[in-house]
This record gives sequence, structure tokens and C-alpha cells, in this order.
Amino acid sequence: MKRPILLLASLSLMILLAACSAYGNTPAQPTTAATQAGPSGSLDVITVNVVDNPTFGKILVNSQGMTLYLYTKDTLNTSNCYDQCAANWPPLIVTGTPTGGADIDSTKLGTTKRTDGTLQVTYNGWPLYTYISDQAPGDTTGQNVGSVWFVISPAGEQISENSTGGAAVVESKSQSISISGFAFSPADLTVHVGDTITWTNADTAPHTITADDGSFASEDLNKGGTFSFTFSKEGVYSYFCANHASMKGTITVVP
Ligand SMILES: [Cu+2]
Repeated sequence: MKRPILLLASLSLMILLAACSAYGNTPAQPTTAATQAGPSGSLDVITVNVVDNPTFGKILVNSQGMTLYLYTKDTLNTSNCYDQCAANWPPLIVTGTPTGGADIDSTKLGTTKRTDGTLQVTYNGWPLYTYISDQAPGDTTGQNVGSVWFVISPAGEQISENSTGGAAVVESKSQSISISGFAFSPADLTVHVGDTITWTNADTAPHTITADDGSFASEDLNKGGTFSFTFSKEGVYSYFCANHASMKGTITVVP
């Protein structure tokens, strides 16, 4: 797998150099040349770029303009996406130092070594991925898949759609759960230590957010009422509504 890619990359570079030479100028040897097999199988010099997406505003893309995503189950500079996950969400791999285009803060660019020894590009500590269902530049079909995959702003933060359907940059430290139809939505949510979750009751019936282990407990929330809790310790927190025992949810807090 690896060798043919390197070989093809070398060929591409040679062809590129030959083409440039034909015009009478030889470009300086790039010191940060790196290659990646894109969805079309073509090979390109890697850069992480920024494009203006009509839905989400400025987002990160790879050298081919394909949307890049972060995975909220990853931890700082460490991928937790392997096997089937990595088949669906190909990690952005480099063979050298990654380079950033305009609007990229190069101090946020880095790499993390995967278990197979390859180097995955990181931005602001987030390992970067493309999504197998994206077919063309501008596609963002991976957005919010499983409530754990998100497009990324040039600041290196996840971007989520806001409740009015517009685009908004959501700080990675706050997440929302709505209560409607006698259910928590999403019922299962994974956050990082230090994140704050805000529940909002959209039902007329009063509900509570009550942790099984007593870690947190709200009063009755009437319609429009909110309750927020900041998770300072990792763990799995099950909770329920004290008024309606069938209403259950789980918060998983990872480092
Ligand atoms: Cu309830």
C-alpha cells in the first residue's frame, strides 16, 4: 500500500518538475512535500486550506478541497478512530511536515502517530479526517454524524449548526440537550472534561435532570426552563427525570 503511493508520489513530483523545467524555471525543492491518496486516488502536495462554505462559513479542507472533520471522541493529539471508523473516516495522512494555506494558523498544525506508524495531521490538537460519503469539494455530509463529527473553523474549533438552522461557531466547551416529547435529545452524549451541558425543556410538562449517582440534580424545569452542569471528572453519568421514570439519558465524559 505504502510503497506504490510513495513511488507514484515521486513520479508525480518528477513530472511536475519536468513540466516546470519545460517552462525554463526550476522550482525550489519543497522542503515540506507530503503526499496523500485522495478519494479519486490522485496524489497531491498536502496543504490544509480554508474555504468559505455556504452553510458553515470558513472551514478546513484538504489539498483537494475535501471537507475535513474532527471527532469529538478523540483526545488531544490522539486519534481514537481505527478499523471500521477509519475506513469510513480516512485519516489525513502525511509523510512529512504538513503545510497550511492562507488563513491557516501554522502554529496549530501538527501530526500524531497512529498505531500503524503513519502520521495523521492535527489542527489545534484535533486529528483530521475526511468522510467517505463526501463526493466533491463543498460536500459536508459528515457534519454532525452521530453527534460526534464536525467541520472545523480556522480557529480549530468544531462548528455546529445553531437551532435556527443557521451556521454558528459553537465553543467546544458547551453542548446542548433538548427535552421534548418526554425524551432527552440526544439521549446519549459524549463530552470532554470541563465541558458544560445545558438542558432546555421544550415540553409543557415539567421535567428534571437527575443523576443516578446524585452528581447533579435540577429543580422542576417548566417550559423554556434550562439547567446547566459542568463536568469536571471523566466517567459515565446516567440520569433520568424524577417526574417521568421512563425518561433516561447518559453523558459520557472523556478526557
Ligand atoms: Cu419528565
